[in-house]
Amino acid sequence: DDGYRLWLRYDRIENETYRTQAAPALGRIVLATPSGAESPTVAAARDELTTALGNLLGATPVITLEKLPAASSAVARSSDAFSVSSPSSFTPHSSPLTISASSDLGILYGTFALLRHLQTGQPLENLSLTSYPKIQHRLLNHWDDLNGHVERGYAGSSLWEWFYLPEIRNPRYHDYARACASLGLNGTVLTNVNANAQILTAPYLAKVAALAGEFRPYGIRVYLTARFSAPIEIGGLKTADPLDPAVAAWWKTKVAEIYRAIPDFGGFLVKANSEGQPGPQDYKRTHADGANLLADAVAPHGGIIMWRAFVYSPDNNDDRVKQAVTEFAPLDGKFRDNVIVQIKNGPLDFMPREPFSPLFGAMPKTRLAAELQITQEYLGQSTQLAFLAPMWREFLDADTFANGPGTTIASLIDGSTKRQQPSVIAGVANTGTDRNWTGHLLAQANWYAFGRLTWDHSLTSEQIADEWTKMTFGHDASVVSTITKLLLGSRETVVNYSMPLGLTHIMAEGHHYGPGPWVDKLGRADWTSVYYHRAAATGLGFNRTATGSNALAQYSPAIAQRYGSLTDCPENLLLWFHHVAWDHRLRSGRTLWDELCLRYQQGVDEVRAMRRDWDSLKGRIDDERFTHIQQRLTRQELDAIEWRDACLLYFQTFSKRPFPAGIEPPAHPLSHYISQKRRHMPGDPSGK
Ligand code: BDP
Repeated sequence: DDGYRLWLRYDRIENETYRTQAAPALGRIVLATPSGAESPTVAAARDELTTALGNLLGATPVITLEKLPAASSAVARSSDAFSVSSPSSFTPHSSPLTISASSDLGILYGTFALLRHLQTGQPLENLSLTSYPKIQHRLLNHWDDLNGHVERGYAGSSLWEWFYLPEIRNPRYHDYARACASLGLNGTVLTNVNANAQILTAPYLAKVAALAGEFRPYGIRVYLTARFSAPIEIGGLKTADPLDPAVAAWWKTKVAEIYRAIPDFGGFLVKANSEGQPGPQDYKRTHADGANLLADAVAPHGGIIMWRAFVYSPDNNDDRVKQAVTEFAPLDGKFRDNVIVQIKNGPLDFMPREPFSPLFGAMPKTRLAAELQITQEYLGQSTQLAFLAPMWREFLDADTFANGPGTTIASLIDGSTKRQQPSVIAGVANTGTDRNWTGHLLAQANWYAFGRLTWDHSLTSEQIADEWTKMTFGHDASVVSTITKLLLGSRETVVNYSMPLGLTHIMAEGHHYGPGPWVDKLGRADWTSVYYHRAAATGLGFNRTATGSNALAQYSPAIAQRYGSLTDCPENLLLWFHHVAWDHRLRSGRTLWDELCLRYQQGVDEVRAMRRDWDSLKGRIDDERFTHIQQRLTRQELDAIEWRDACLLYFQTFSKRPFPAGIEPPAHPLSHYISQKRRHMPGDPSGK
């Protein structure tokens, strides 16, 4: 099995009792839609049911369409809501199973929910599933260049074949849309945030329209990244100044052209004045001026602007993690209603562990979106296993105290705290042209987890891991328990062997794979590792309390107080907020140095346990997938050992202390690890 089918495998259900019970329950299905008429979306639902049930049960259902009774309110909550109901027993005369929804798209979502129910082996009698998405716009962000390269992509090239489009449409587009819709995702930004204005020219728009046409039946709307200087680059203007009327007119005309080609175009995602991208500050204007310019252009068509807050200015020498708040908080209340400020989960950059970005609590009058990274740029890319649901849960559940206790990140982005629409959540995609879509087969679980959380951010990591495993690997109890255990512990394992105790940004330069705590001289101080770990004879870590950069002051007082105290700060963020003496005793009673050493060792030990657990599955899953994952775990152990040895030898030059008992001695001197630059990565060798 090459993994192409993702979690939509639909292999025949092995449990015969369940299969025999399921067949009559699913023999007759009614789709109750607002119009009762067939549409491309209803046809997609019907096709999915026919194929899936044919394969899962070996039986073809009789599917009929009905008009939803006007009084039906169960599904009125959101246009995407659905309900699935079935009788308590299945006789030839009992009522059929019904999927109802107030939109055709709701029928499709209900279809996938029903199939998931079946694929995870749940009872079919008395079914009463009702569901609606908590967040309105649920997007993948593809960092795909027009030449096919994917920035921070580790699963092959871009899925979008620009050269062949619009005439030649790869069947993968259809499967991509199905997979996204099965999770409830409803939008895709096709292009890299480091944008190319060419995408906005007529030939490319025709290609984008072809993709939009492929995705439309599955409810996936298309969005693009807008390069701020496009009016100059493709419009022939002398300026892109957002307050210049000619610039505003250019964008209005361009946007009208886009909507003629793609009537349901979603809007733009913009990276401006960040890492060399052009933006409004080039004209001494603000981010709000820039965002509002584009917002006014798309507003008549119902479009939205996602304006990224990933900024750190070349002229600002302040602690990098403070800069987004410094730049954006003063602009609170100045953005149009269809602008959403899109914020990465942490204040730095998708590290294995960060505290939540304080910007989420600092803009009460602005719509805020969360940007997560599904592609594992800093967590072993597509070589290492890191299931990210626990990381995203940690973030969504974080209490900002912005409106008093209980103001979680989830409540701020789903609009329930601020009652503001549109609400948006975005994930940087981990897909590519690799046959299994995500490079590492188990990384499919991250695409799955992200999608499921965008629909329902109250799902637990355990639920998600359990569903995904059953849908992807079947129901053998030892397979399910082993794989879910592997998934659930994996992110913490990566943290342990790479950046434990709140360490951050100490990876190799450029490609970001493997250790590089010694990285010091780069174009900017805040691209180096030494900037972040501050290792010295005095200790380790970045002092962000009042006696240091005072980044803590950007959080609510409740958090600033707790995290500012050396004894109360959560230990998993200790070195993020504090510079800690090597002999300082942690909760374990051990010194910082000993604890640090043992965490690195623990990470290695955990990978070894993962390998043993995986090996126990030999013969219980197909050889192709077994070997694919076995090889990657073998490599992960070597990588974990390299992280441990390189970091401990390097930090030892400052701590000047011996390794405590239980630490395996490194095989090489520090100089060996420093010379292992590994510049030839399959992914992106040219980043920062
Ligand atoms: C960093 C990536 C870089 C992206 C940047 C961004 O290393 O490739 O362009 O984020 O989010 O994580 O804009």
